[in-house]
Amino acid sequence: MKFRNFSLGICSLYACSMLFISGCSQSQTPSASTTPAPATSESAAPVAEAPAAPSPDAATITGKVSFQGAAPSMKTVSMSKESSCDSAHKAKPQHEETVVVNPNKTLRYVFVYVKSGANAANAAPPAPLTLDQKTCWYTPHLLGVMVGQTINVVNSDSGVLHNIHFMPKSNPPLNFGQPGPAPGATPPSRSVVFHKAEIIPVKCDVHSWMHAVVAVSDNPYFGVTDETGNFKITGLPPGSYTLTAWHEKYGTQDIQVKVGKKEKKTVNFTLK
Ligand SMILES: [Cu+2]
Repeated sequence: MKFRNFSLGICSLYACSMLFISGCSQSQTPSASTTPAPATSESAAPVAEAPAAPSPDAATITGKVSFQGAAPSMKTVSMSKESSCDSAHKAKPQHEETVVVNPNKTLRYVFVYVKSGANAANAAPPAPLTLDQKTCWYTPHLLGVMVGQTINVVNSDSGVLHNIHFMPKSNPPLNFGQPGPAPGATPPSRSVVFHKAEIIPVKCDVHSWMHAVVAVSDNPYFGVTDETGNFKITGLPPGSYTLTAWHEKYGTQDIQVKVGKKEKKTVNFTLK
């Protein structure tokens, strides 16, 4: 399957999510939860119950995602409707991050994950991650998380109301307003958990320029490419896997990988 762009991809996300889900346990409850969370979601956490020690034989996969073609120029984002954010970006205008081609012709914000072959039951519980709303921008643009892993949604913008709107296909929709902190106060944080693996577009209903992606995996073996196009997946038990790179505009690429005990393997992708 190949998504040519995200708008096409959204209608194909269900199919994509089904690929993700194929490895999920049937016992997983299809609910997203927030904190304070309803009791049903508290009891539904399917993964983070039985932490397994990382295997001493675990392998590591590192690599990069190269980009082939002409890099599109990303629009400068106008935040004139929100004066504090607008002035925060005056010195260094914010560009859209749908496509970020790095100086070394690699792609940033590619989600690289084990699509098949992983045993999710052996997964260790990952620590919480943060999706921050800061100067009217999501940081990070693409957040990779595991099923059952807590995402702390933070509003760091003093005096600014954000409305974070997750748009999943397999998980229940989730959408809430989050006022910013008083000047000098601790930014508010609300925890969110997704129980089905899928790629979830995120937007702010107040600021139309705010977009992010939360990629939910049913195993802990994933990474997101950085400003040099590199990713790293650690703790992988020896075995054979389908490794997939997903980008919101340039689609997916699958590579079959076999890793042995303690092997350090390099796997490189090219998207175009
Ligand atoms: Cu907002």
